[in-house]
Amino acid sequence: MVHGASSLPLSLPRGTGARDGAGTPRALLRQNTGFPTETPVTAMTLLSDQMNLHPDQLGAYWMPFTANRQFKAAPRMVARAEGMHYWTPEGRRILDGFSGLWCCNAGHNRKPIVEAIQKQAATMDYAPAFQMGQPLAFELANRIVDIAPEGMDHVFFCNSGSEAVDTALKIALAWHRVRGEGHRTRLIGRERGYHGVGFGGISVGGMVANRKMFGAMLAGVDHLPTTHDLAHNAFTRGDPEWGAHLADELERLVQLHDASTIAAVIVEPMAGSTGVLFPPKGYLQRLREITRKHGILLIFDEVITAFGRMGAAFASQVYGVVPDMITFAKGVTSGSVPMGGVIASSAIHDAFMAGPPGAIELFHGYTYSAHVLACAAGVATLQLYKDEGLFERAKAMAPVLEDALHSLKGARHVIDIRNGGLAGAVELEPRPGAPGARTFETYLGCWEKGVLVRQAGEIICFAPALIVEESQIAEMTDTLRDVLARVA
Ligand code: PXG
Repeated sequence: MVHGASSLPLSLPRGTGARDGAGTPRALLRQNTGFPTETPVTAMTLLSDQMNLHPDQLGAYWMPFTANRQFKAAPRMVARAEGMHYWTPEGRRILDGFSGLWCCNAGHNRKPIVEAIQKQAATMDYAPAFQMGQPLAFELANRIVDIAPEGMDHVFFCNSGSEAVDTALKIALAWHRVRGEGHRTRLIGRERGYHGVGFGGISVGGMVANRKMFGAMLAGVDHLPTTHDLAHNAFTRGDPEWGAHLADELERLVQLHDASTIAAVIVEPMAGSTGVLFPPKGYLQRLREITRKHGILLIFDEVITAFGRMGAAFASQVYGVVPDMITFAKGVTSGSVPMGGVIASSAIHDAFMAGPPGAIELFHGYTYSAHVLACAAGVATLQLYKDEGLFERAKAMAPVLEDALHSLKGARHVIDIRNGGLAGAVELEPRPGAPGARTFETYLGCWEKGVLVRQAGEIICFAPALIVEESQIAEMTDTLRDVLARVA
């Protein structure tokens, strides 16, 4: 057992006595943090009562996708969130330029979502999802179908984007099999694609660091080339003109493997994690034509793009391309409770509904599929998006973000700027011999100046919540400009 995890009293600073009296951690937090005084501090754990954790208390948590030793030497903590902001435990306000991690699309701690979760938690904590149901799951599925592209009429729930991707890949394989084409087993992804961290997702994904440590992964996977090419597309506003022909590489893979072996192609309409890469004009349309021609399913991984990021409910609608399945997660609950899912066309769903009525049609699902707290959060979130017209707002604010980002052209180190919807990226020239170092320092500089951005390799990414104000967009890009002027 490690320090700080061995027993709760160890977690309290010495001599604190009663936890809520004057001079206690909670009281200090109220005085010193700058939290609005009318908002009660709701920290639930003993550790979160403290403004600073002792280094001994940081070891137990093995942090995901994090330089653990670097972080633990100089932690960046947040303790509270509201609207467009986080607050550190010391009370410093941070403007969130990335919706958490592409997920809090409605902004943080929105009251209708918080209240829906609270109410549901007090009513029913959990309901089995296998051979049983609860009304909120059906309600949420109906609401998702209502805003989904035409013909995408069925929703399978899981708990994350990674699970959504595995679910979609499994449905693709099973669908071909129930139709008597079980020989279609090959899956096609794309270089620089990100589809989460399950074995299915890393197999079709195209990020070397996420793949190379983990063995052979799934067999029978191939990849399309990335569409990212600065020689042709640097400083494009919106979707690049160059690159639609890269979809024709799918024809080459069909020639190589034969269409009869290929089950599905999975791509992100806009690739987020690898640095916010927008599809060349006509590229997604071409992928749709080729997949249809060869009887190959097309899966859009919309974990990032769904629920307003591109200025519509789904990127599929923005691009006018309807795939066979859409994966989603993140924005469905505005990041408040983990949830993911797959939206399937009726053609996919109905093929499974053919056996004896008493038989389970798909041997797949999770203990927490359609978790009732996530469903409550999801229903409230979709209602909030609608009530506040947030998808339309994203569309209206997109040109503001575009102009602000492109005003950074000519700033030090900047080699590309790209944008679309409420997403954008600024790519930096790597520091010779130190890949990622300049960009990480830029990320840290922004954090120190009170703006949270995201670093992906040499790329600084922006994805503010759909409630973002013009002045906040200016604050994000002005901060980046200042930091770039100082970073070596
Ligand atoms: N597909 C896509 C397209 C994603 O972007 C996943 C699947 C996996 O989702 P889960 O919920 O399993 O993490 C993602 C996740 C970033 C960043 O900085 C992006 C993601 C997650 C964390 C950080 O761009 N995308």
